[in-house]
Amino acid sequence: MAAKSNSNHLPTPILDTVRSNLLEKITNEGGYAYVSMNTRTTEADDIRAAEAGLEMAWEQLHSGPWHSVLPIWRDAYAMSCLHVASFQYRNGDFKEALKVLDMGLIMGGNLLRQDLDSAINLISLTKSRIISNGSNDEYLEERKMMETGNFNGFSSSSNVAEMLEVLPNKSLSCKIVETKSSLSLESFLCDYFLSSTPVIISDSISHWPASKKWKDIDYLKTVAGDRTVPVEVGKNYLCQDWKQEMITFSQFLERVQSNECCPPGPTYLAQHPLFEQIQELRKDILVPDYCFVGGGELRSLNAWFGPAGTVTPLHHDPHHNILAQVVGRKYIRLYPASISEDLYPFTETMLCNSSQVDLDNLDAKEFPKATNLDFMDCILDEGQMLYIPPKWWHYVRSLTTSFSVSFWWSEGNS
Ligand SMILES: O=C(O)CCC(=O)C(=O)O
Repeated sequence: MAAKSNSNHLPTPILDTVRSNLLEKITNEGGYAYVSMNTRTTEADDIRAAEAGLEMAWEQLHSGPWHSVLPIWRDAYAMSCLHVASFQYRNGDFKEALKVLDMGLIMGGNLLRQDLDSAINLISLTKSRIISNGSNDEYLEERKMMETGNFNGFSSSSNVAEMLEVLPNKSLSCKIVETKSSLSLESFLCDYFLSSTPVIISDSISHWPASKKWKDIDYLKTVAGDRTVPVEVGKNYLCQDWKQEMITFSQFLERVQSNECCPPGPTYLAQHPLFEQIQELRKDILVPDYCFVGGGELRSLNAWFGPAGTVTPLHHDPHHNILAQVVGRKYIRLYPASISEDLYPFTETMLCNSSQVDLDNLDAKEFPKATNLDFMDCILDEGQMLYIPPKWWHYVRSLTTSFSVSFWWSEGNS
């Protein structure tokens, strides 16, 4: 049974200010039907009109390739998410409201982000008050399940020899990435950053709340269980049957726990700006000081969370990267930027930072130059961070349930 919320509407201060301007712009783009539904939503307090508006905006987001979607339709979509969520909130349907607000955060424009965030905070707060007052059967039931069920957290124990069997050929036989404990910023700058050399920095995240909290499934379910997240399903993003899905964090955690690795492959919450979306989780991590070396700007923080067996195929990124291993462990192989041609990058623009070489199944006939290349590799253990210089090729395989955070930053101009 759902609980009715006390107040009627979700407050939307930004939307209230920009609404008429937004509708004018949408009209100028020919979105008459959308504007009419939107007006009916607010004037007649009509949930069907709100849902129809949401559907129309959704269609616009899917009318062509993502980069050609007009930004105004992303704002329209976020506006409709706020409208629909407001009705659901009034009806006490908090889960559905959170779902649609998350969709607004993930697919909508930036203009109404603050309203979406505040609405999520308000609903989460209302929900937790109801739970602690014991007046919402549905949430109580779920809570009980978490307390009594099979949610004992992640196991980090593992047999390294067994793990090696699943790694690409020649793993750990070439050059192992150096590990430094308590590396000073100056040494990081002089010995690794300036010379574009990967390094593992140990003992540097034990003070993060995440290093304890994220091992606790109850905690993750409580702070994020009802939130919707995009996940990848399949062997890896280069495979044909790979797909993306939107599921709740609770559903995702269940898949991680059951470790469904059978076809089409594991479910991976990969390269998602989870900490922009779920502020409670953002509080559990700190940006490492190393990311300010070089005087540039932090570009993005991404979550990489999944069961054992996720693979991010060989690719490179344009930024400096610190990959922090908060839970579990991963195997990582690195090739310098200078040997790019020997790794047969895809020629299509979308994939030109990915290699055609499948390290899990290297075809020596097709890719002869890739067979005897020197590389660096390592097993990145819980509590360690790996510095990956810009343009270095990297292949990553999780060896256990694993939750990592990547921090990408650019270099300053001077
Ligand atoms: O952890 C992974 O699976 C991939 C990480 C990665 O590619 C990155 O941080 O750039």
